[in-house]
Amino acid sequence: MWHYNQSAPTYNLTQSSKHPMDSAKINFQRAKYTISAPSIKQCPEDTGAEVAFAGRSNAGKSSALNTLAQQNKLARTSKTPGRTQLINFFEIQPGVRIVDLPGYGFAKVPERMKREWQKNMSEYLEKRKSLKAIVLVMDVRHPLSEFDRMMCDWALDVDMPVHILLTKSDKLKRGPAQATLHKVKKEMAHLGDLLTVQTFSSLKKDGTVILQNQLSKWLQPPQESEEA
Ligand SMILES: Nc1nc2c(ncn2[C@@H]2O[C@H](COP(=O)(O)OP(=O)(O)OP(=O)(O)O)[C@@H](O)[C@H]2O)c(=O)[nH]1
Ligand SMILES: [Mg+2]
Repeated sequence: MWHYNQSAPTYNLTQSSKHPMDSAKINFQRAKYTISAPSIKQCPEDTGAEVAFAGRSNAGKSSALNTLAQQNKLARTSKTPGRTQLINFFEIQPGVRIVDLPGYGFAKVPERMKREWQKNMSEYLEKRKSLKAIVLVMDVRHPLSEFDRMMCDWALDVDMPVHILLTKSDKLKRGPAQATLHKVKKEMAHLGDLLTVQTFSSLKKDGTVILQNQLSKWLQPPQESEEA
């Protein structure tokens, strides 16, 4: 659902194709870092639309976000799991945001801190009205962890679309990567229309257009009319 007030933002959309059935595409290159919020209280105003990147620590969320935006240093990436510890917001255009969430399953922090993150993450996922969909990032070599499955169960429960990004596909040959894609689709088939799945590589930039198109569908405000 869209929550627009009087000062509804204007949208800069670039037409991806002349075909009338193709949706306009959002220009993710315009993404700018806005704020890192420790909890829901510090998040930007809850209006417009946003899509959040979730997934296990070190799966490649921040890298995928940088690839999406075609910017190397937008979101901070690291070899050390647990790099992203806050809810990081990136604005693409007024009222349209992408969000880099802290990874789950990071073991090397005190239990009290872990509980605090979990509380903040759950609060964000449950209360954020402008959250339209989740990009669930998984290392293609280690898909569907217990946490990944929990996220999918939650998404089904609350009717939230999920786009599974099987990243680091450059680490596998095409055959095994495709086999994982089919396996994940099959195992998560109960999500029905809420689910989309793709392979992706931040290193090779493979799958960038598919990701951009999927996010554009969710982040665009509804079009008033289709005429040119
Ligand atoms: N080969 C390869 N390496 C990748 C890819 N994506 C990410 N990496 C590497 O994986 C490591 C973790 O990437 P990040 O993007 O920081 O992972 P993250 O999910 O944001 O991690 P947290 O912030 O700790 O939750 C880094 O060393 C990246 O360079 C990819 O597509 N291919
Ligand atoms: Mg990160």
